[in-house]
Amino acid sequence: MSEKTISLDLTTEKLYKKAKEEKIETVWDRKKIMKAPCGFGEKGICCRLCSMGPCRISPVKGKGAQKGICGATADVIVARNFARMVAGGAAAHSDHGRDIVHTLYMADKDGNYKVKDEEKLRKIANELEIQTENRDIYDVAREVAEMLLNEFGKPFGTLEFIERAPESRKKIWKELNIEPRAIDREIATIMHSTHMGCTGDAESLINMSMRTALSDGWGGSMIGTDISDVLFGTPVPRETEANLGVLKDNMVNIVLHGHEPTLSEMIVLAAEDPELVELAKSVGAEGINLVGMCCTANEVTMRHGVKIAGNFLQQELAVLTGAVEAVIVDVQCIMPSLVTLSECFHTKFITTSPKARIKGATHLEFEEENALESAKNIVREAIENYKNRQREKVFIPQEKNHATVGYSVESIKNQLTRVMNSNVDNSNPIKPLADCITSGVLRGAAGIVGCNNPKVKQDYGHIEMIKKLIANDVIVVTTGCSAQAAAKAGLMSKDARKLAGEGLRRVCELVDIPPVLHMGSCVDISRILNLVSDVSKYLNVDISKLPVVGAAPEWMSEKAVSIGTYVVSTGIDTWLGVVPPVTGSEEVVDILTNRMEDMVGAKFYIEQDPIKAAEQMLQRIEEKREKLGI
Ligand code: NFS
Ligand code: SF4
Repeated sequence: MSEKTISLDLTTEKLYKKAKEEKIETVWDRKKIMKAPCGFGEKGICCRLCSMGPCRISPVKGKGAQKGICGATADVIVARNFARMVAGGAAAHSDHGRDIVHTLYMADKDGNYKVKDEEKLRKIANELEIQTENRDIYDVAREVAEMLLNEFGKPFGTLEFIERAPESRKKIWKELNIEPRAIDREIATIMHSTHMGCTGDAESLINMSMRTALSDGWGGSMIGTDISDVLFGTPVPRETEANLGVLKDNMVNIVLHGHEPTLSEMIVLAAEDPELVELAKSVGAEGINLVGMCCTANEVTMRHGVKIAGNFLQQELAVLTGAVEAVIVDVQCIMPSLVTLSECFHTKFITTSPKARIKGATHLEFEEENALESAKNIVREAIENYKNRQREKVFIPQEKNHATVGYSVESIKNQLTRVMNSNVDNSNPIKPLADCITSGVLRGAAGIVGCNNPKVKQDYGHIEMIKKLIANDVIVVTTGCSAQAAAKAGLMSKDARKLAGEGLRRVCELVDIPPVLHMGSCVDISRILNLVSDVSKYLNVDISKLPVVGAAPEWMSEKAVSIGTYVVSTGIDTWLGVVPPVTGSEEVVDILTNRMEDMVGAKFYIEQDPIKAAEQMLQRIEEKREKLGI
């Protein structure tokens, strides 16, 4: 990759140039120093699970070590490593979900955390067979919270929310014995089974990976999304802007980065506090400009329209503008490099979670019991730092784009029924969407999700793929850093319908939506699962038979591996744009890209060229349509 083309995004290019000029190190420089990735690691054939090793298997068949010291084959080692990635990802998402439920448990009508969407809470309570009539909503909240906390470690049964899946799906999971039991249990089972001297069979390990991944998608993540909606409101469409151009020269710029809305919601409130706004003015700023980064950005833009500063590969660049008073983080996807980078500027890098302390950062622990006060203290730190901004170092690129965001399943259904009310039978809000697909006005739907990765030109994978799909009448739903790429590129603006094929354009005009829908953060991929399940149930066709595809064109995290695995296990073919570390095992590659189809009706495709991948996706969509006779 030439230095000139690290990104599709002009702001990234400009700030990368600034970094070079000022000799400030970024992720792309460290990648260069790293040279080619370790060949063993890249193929997944190194094992350090016990101290007889570490062992590494020769990538050449018949030459050199073909087994680990214990006798583990490349197949076993690769599958164990893959399973552990899934476990890591599921743990991160699900622990986030657990924290949200703890917050629901302590919610109180006089406290900082309240129940904002009572209707959704009641709906969940009914689903869990919890009495709601004539009860205080906070009593219901506590009982729901207790029951959901139990989902993490209950000794018997399977997860409650898998009941939301269509019957045909549940049957497949049951037959394969991959119905997730308790969330922590699935993660622990992988850690146990991948311990030295346990499972020595690749297929069993992938099987376990599917069960654990399902406990993330249909468990921890789904719980995280639903309870975040209960506490902070179910998103509705709203307007926002995206890219580093949202930073303001004359305001206290605060970048909120990380994942859990428990922190960010309070920071949003704190930043609106009149006393703090006054304080900002007293230090010479015009006010407080709160912007988001990574999934935290998605959470607060979906619910408040807070502007999106950027996605994963722009976290360092935000600091490089020299205009950021504080980067406030909680957990996940936070580069430790922000410590040294912040030292080059006046920026305060503030960690808030005991789960993600970073040496050299300012640690101001966020106390949920005293949430708003705690958030105000953190914001105050940022305001007081405004006077230290070194004007001569400031460079804010002006690029930004308009985006309409906030497409929860509820708001999609509302929008459909509201707009189509007059000309269709609206007894089922899914009907208009299903009709568009069966009639062929929309050829299908694609979920494009996941990260940035410096192995890929930033956003190129997302944008090229999305453009190709919408031009061919495939509606795109997105989350995570992919959603932010789309927002920055203007694809979430209603104007972007001009890039869509004729059918999709008509739908966008009629329903008044952009061709690419922002469905939230990565845990909100659970929204996509719910939406696809609704369509499957309505059409009485299993998910695997629907013209629906998924992709993570620039994935990098373990969370993405878990997501990919649960999406495939849910019956949706998934394209990966970055090769996962499994190529050292023919068997594991065969399971993931071939045999999984016989098991769960879908499989992984690995294709680094996003346009080729999109072509394959379109082809697959047409094949499915043909089989369905639509
Ligand atoms: Ni998802 Fe969120 Fe982005 Fe990737 Fe990281 S922010 S949870 S993991 S990098 S999409
Ligand atoms: Fe080597 Fe086996 Fe130990 Fe892994 S578990 S380090 S392959 S001896």
